[in-house]
Amino acid sequence: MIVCETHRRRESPHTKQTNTKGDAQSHDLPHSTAQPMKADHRLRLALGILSWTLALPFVARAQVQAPTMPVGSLSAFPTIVQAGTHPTLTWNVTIPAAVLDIVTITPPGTVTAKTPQYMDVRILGASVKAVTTNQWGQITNWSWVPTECLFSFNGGSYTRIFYNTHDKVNPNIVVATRQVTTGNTMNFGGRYYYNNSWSSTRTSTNSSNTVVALKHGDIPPTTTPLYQQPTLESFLVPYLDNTGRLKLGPRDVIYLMELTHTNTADGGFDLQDLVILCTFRDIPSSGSAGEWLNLTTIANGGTTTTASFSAARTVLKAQSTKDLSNVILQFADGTTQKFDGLKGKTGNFQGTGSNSGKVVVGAWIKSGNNFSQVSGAPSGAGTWHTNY
Ligand SMILES: [Ca+2]
Repeated sequence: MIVCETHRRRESPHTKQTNTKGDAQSHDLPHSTAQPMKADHRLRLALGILSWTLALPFVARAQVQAPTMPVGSLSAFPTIVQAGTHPTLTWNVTIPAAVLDIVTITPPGTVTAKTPQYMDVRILGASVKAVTTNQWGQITNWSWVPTECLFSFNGGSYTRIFYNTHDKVNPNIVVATRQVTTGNTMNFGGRYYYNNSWSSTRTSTNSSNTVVALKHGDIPPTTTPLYQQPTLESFLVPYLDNTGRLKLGPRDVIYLMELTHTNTADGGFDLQDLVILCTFRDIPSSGSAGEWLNLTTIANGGTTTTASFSAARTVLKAQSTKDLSNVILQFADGTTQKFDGLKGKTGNFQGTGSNSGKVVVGAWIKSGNNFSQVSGAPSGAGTWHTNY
């Protein structure tokens, strides 16, 4: 958070930094913008019911694609037995890996892969604000400040994977995906842009206190417990339990960044100016159904279109009951690319040129008389299919 007094605004880009409770109260986001954890699933054996085949439910949390609880099947034979006899039970249950089985976290925030896998990156919050106060310290105006998330893969340079204000954050969208192999390292950084200048860049390799990578059960290292901070943002609330520990999926790593303060004893040092969730998932075996994500089939305007996306999230597989007219890919960085003059009812599409390798967060598939069912679509767009 930045607090700047109106009469000082021209003097310094960073001005005075303080905390006020009124600030936190006036900017809380609705709780619905973050996804609460489902920590209370239980394996339930339903014996004595009509069906003896039981598929243990896949967890339904938006941010996590990999199983966060045991999954598998249980069957019994015979399905009807006489009193005094017993069926034979057969089960095949997979226990999910814990995050430290698949990555190493080297403080403050370098993650190293221990196995080949995919990593999905989501932005949960980018809550740097500019707050204007009057001479009595009362808030007279405030606004979100654009914040940038930087990513360094395997020792490479830091490149942008997100740049926007908090109100534009969609925590479901994957802003970056990488296929990693054993030994690859991941680091993240952040900074904000205010009064025509950038704040200093803080990264998980050059800042001992301001960028940290944490896992389920860890306690965020703030002097005042984060869950008791007056400035605690609502988007983080579902990720903290009532003892101040992080509630994450078993294959999640969360990055908490402090971008506005450096003194850990300052109340404004709350490690939530930029919050990133990394989720690891297995690489699907070649030819398996898991190679294509987020399959959707939508009937719209007399045409039914089907979409799914490659495991790397870069390729759309499109299909329609009529010939394809155009396909528009929506990339994670907000840009789009349109493919015109199509032939046939099927096709695979991915970014080309400057869009090569970009993560696709969704696509419009135009075919027959279909139309976009979401607002803000480019002209001529067909049915929208999401990839998250
Ligand atoms: Ca802060």
